[in-house]
Order: sequence, then structure tokens, then C-alpha cells
Amino acid sequence: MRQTVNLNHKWAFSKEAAEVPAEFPKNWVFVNLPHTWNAIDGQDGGNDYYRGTCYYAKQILKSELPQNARYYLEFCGANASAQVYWNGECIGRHDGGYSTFRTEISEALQEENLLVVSVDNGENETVYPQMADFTFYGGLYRDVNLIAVSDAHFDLEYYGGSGIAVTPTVQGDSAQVRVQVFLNSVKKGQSLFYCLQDRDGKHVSEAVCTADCTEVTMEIPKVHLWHGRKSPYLYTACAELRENGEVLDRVSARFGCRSFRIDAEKGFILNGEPYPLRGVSRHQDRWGLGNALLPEHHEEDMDLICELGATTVRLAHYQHDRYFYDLCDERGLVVWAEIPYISKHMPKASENAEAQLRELIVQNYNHPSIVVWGLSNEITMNGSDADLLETHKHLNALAHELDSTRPTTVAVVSMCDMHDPYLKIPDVISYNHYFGWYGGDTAMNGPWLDRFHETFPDLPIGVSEYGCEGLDWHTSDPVQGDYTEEYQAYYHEELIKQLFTRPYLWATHVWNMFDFGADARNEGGENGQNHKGLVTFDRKYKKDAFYAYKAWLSDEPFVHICGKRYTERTEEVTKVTVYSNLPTVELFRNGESIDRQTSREHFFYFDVPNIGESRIEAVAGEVTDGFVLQKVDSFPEKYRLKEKGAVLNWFDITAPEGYFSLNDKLSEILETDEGKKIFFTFAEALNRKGKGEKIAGFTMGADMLKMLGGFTVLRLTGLLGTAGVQVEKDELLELNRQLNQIPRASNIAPSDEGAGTP
Ligand code: GCB
Repeated sequence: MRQTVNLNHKWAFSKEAAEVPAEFPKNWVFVNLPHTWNAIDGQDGGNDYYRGTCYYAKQILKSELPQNARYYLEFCGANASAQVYWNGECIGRHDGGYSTFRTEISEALQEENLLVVSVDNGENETVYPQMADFTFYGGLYRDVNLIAVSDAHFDLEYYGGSGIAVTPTVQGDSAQVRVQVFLNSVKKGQSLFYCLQDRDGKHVSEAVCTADCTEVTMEIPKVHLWHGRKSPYLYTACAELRENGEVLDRVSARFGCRSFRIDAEKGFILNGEPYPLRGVSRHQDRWGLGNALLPEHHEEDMDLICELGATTVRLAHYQHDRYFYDLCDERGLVVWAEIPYISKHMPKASENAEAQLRELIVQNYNHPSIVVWGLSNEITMNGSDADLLETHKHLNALAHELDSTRPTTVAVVSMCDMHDPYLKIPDVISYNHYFGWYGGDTAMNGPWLDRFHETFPDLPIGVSEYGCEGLDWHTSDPVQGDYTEEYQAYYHEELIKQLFTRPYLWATHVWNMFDFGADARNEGGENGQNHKGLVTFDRKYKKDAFYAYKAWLSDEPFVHICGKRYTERTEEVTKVTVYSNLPTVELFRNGESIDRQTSREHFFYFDVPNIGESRIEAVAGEVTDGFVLQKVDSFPEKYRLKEKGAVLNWFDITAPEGYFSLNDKLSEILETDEGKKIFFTFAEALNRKGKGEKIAGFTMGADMLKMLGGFTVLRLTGLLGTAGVQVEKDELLELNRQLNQIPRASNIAPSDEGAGTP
């Protein structure tokens, strides 16, 4: 029988070593896995985290290993490229930081062994991702195992797969389940035993055959369907390789029986019923830990996503830990799984994109939660060409060849024209739109989607990303781009109303469930993070917007008062927003009822007298929520955004009445000829600072500017950190001086309709 030994404990680690050590390096530091070397520098801003090669070393004594014929090392995540050295000899190499790979060591195993793994997250042109809005934490950041098997065994070498593939097909009230196994070194006389077990371990079907019979189809009569969050019923398929009554090897896989289709008009249909996919995207990393996670971290994330009431999760922008896909199966979340083919097509990396897609599918084929394979994200950001199209055609065909049961998709960048030929390649598509954050305003989202739907009525469309930054800054007058918790909540209220009332959208995913590490970002007064999460990076605080979703999606009765971190207010009558999934909410101030409202939109707005100290309480059915509001004379500075380490803060800027300044929105400045001229001269100068014609590889073209028009020029220059460009204080002051000369246009034309219009 196979034995699996976990090897996470006690590795020697070095960032300084220049080569593979010949002996065990006792003077390196000792670490346990999971481990990343970027837990701190990958999250503190500045785009300066260490990207290069580090080494891990471990001593392995044969006497401590289980006795068996063949031995494999299993790496569940080494970011991004790894070379495996066994007693000084390179025995394996793997490119791609998010998938499992294995290396056989049977031949080379001695009594005392030295295992060294060099892991490299440095820049290159051949391994995805290289350019994206998240930190590429380097390290052996998932489990490392040793698997000992008999000579004949279920395959461990094919793209990190499990050696068993299960394909259930629902037919009436039963299911036909095809089980395929992949074997290594079988001999005559060996046999296979197959079984299907229900959730309680009871065998519902069995089959016995010779070892060359690697595919059987078995029936489950009166099948329990896997029906998303409502009933995530799982079966287990197992296969045993036997010889003379002895079990030589055994594999098993959980699976679920469900049918689904994606309809361009009706959205997602699960087991014949409309099952709206409304949910979030997840990045895996965490504050202080980077991507080096323990099972309890995945469990906490899953609990939070379920509390929100999501029915779907987009596991962006790469393959996640297999434990997380397991949790999705168990809890009934419908998953979009994808590879990190992102932001920028790299002609020399297509082979790597293909390998990562192969691994994603082979390794995750059995998960009933997964319904689509994502081929790429915002890949036309820097333009499209014939090679990009070819690569997509190829990836699309490969996904279908490896898995005929699931459609393919792509997440399209907002400004990509809806007629772009690459949109015709996958089976369904989704757009990333940030109208109301980066550019345009919130009201543009629904109409844009309706236009797409009218233009392409047969192509299912979803929203793969939308979101807005929200930190612990506060205001009673939220405006786009202010980074307050209040604007974020307002943005999501608007988006929920538009997206959740359009049943044709096959899936919608908030960007993002959690704040995440993006070391190149310098935003919102907390550098190194993207704060579009509904929950903070440390998972400790659920922002108000979280509850807006809970109100629409969850069945667990609750009431939530917004603005509890904003208790000191100056106005005499203040707005108090309440979210609840119950129809009626009554608000009390110091025990007296202010108002009782009934709404089907789950959002309730109260005007509350703000005098002295007010104990505010919201009551809905059996549930309550409350906080203490305080009247103050002047606006507390602690609520006002302060950029951290900013070259200039908004309050340092001169803004003569009637004239532009860095504190104005780019879109408004670009509406004047003079403003256009000044801004483009400035942008050209920045382009020269970047690489050639581009800023960190991105052309600052008209579409990009249009997309970013909702930001003030100051914020925008802060954002450029994401693209690796630092704008100096004197450059900003000079730009401000020039803007101060331009009178604001008196009759500004109505804002245009946003990017990607047909
Ligand atoms: C996107 C990207 C995502 C970013 C996000 C943002 O469109 O796909 O990786 O993090 O925008 O926040 O700008």
C-alpha cells in the first residue's frame, strides 16, 4: 500500500547561497514549510520585494522512510520555478508556481540523502505570471510530501494528477459514473477493484476486473445530486490494484453528480434549475504570511465566503491549494478555476501557459465545484496580436480535449472592444469593469452589459471583476476615488442593484473578497496592498460592503448598521444606512423610534438627529445591531485619507478657485484643450521614464487614460507605482503649477459612455 510522509518540518533555508551545497548547510536558517521569503517585503509597498533564487535543503534518512519499492517527492506549490537536487544531482525541474509536481527518487535513494530545492521567482519571459497586480511570493509555500508506492501503482507522474478521473453523468434519477485509472508497471495476474461509496461510506456500486481494464462505468441508482450551496452531496470513487488478495495500491477521489449549462438568456442552470452565480473572487494570500497558508486559513476564508451568502467563487489568478477546491466541493460553492496567463501576452511563454492549463485540469478534474476553466485574464491589456489569438485557440482546444464536460472562459479587460476576435474563442466570457472606480460612474455598468447582451445575444456574458477600494477612512459625502468605507459601500449597493437584477449574467464576481498583497501599489494610505476586499487582509474586519452582499445573498437573518468605525460626526442630521435580509427595519435613537421602513432592496436609509451622544439601535425581527454616535464640532482628522510615504498629500496642493489642480479628476482636465496638452506632455515624460514607449510595459494609450479618468491626477500618479514608475515631488509640483493656470471649463460635456462600446 502507498504511504505518504509529510516533509514540511525543518528545512535549512538560504537567500544568500549562490549554488547548491555539497553537504547539509548547518549554518543556514531553519524554517518549516509552508514558507515564503516575501511575507514582509512582498506586502509593504515600493515594488521592491526580493525576486530571485533561494535554496531549501533537507536531510533524508532512508531508514526513516516507509519500506516500499518506489519513492516520489511531491511539491504542492513552489513559486515560481524549481530545480530539485538529490545528493547533488539535478533530478527535476518545474516551471509554474501554483500547481503540484512530483519527482521520482527511487533509483537515487541512499542511506543518507541531501535534498536541495532551488526556487526562483525572478523575472523572465517564459513563465507566467510576470506582470500582474499581485505579489509573486517566492518559496516552498505549500506542502512537500514523500509518497512511497509498490512497483505497480497508480500513476504519479502525469502532470501531477491523482491517477484517477471520475466523470459522472446524470440520467433521470440515476447517474452513470465513468471511472478511469492510470497505472504504472502493472503485471499479468494483477486485478482492479472499483467501488463507489455514498457520503456515509456505504458501497453503492462495485466492479472487479483485470488490471488492463482501466475504465469502468458504474451506476448510482436514485442518485443524490450535488446541488451547490443547497445540497453539496459528495460520493467517493475508489480503485484498488490487487495481487493474490493483497492490495498493492489504492486511490480515491470524491465527486459529485450534477448537470449544468450556461444559458445566454437565463444564466447558470444547475440540475435543470436556474441557480444564479453571484459571488466573489479570492486571492489566497494574507497579511504577514503571504501565500504560506495552513488549513485553518483556508477554512476561515471559506467560512467568510459562505457567511456572505456567495454561490460562486472565482479562484484568481492561478491554481489554488487543492484543499481549497475540496472545501468548495464540500460547501457547494461553484468555482471558476484559472491559470495565470495574465495582463501581457509573452510570445516565449505559450508552452508554459499550456503546461499550467494541463496541470490545472488534470489535477482538478474530479472537483464537482469547478464549472469553467479560465484561459486568461485581461490579456489584451497591452494590445492583441496573431500570436495571442493562436495561443487562445490552442489553449481552448486543449481544455476541451482534456475535459469535454466543462466550458472555457476568459476575463476581459474593460477597454477591450466587444468585437475583438479573441472573445469568440472561449465558450462563455466575462468582463472586468470598474465603472464607478477607475473610470466612468456606477450607473454605466448595467447599460454597458445590456448593450453587449443585445449585440451578442448568444454569447453568455458575466462580470468577472468589479470593485472599489475601501479603508478605514470615512466621510458623510462619499465620492469616487476617496478610498472611504462609505464610498465602497455605496458603490456596491449600486452594483448589486444593477447586477443582481440581470438574470442573463451567467456569473458575477466581486473583486475581491479579501484585501491582498500587491507590493507595487501605493494607495489608500497603506502601501503594498490592493484594498478592494470586502474583508481586510488579516481577515479581522468585515467592511460595510460585505453586509450589502449578505443582505441580498444570505438566508441567515441579520441586521447591520453601517459606519460603526465612523462614530464622531459634525452634521446635525446624519445618514445612517442599515443592511438586512429581513423586510422591515426599525431604527431607535436613545430608545426612541426614529422610523420603521420596509424595503425589498435590503438597504435602509435613515436620517438621524445627531445631538450629543446617541445610542443607535437597529431592530429587524429578532436581530439587532447598535453603536454610539457622537456629535463633534470639527471633522476628526483621523477619518481623512493620508497617503503613507506619499510624495505629496492632497492637502499640500495649491488649488486656486476656478482653476484646475492635481486634486481634479483626470477626465475633467482632459475635457479642456489646454489640460489635454499639459497632461499628455507630462505622460510622455513619464513614458520616457518607463521602458521605451511604455510604462512598465503598458502603453498609456487613450483607452487606458479613459479608464483611469475617475481618479484625481494625484491619485493617478500614486497608482503608477503599480506599473513601476515613481513620480517625484518636483515633477508633481510643476504639473500642479501648470494646472493652476487652466480655468475649469464652464460647460463640461456630459461624460462619454465608457470603454468598449460597440
Ligand atoms: C484587474 C485585474 C486584477 C486587479 C484589479 C484591480 O482588472 O484583473 O488583477 O487586481 O483589476 O484592482 O485593479
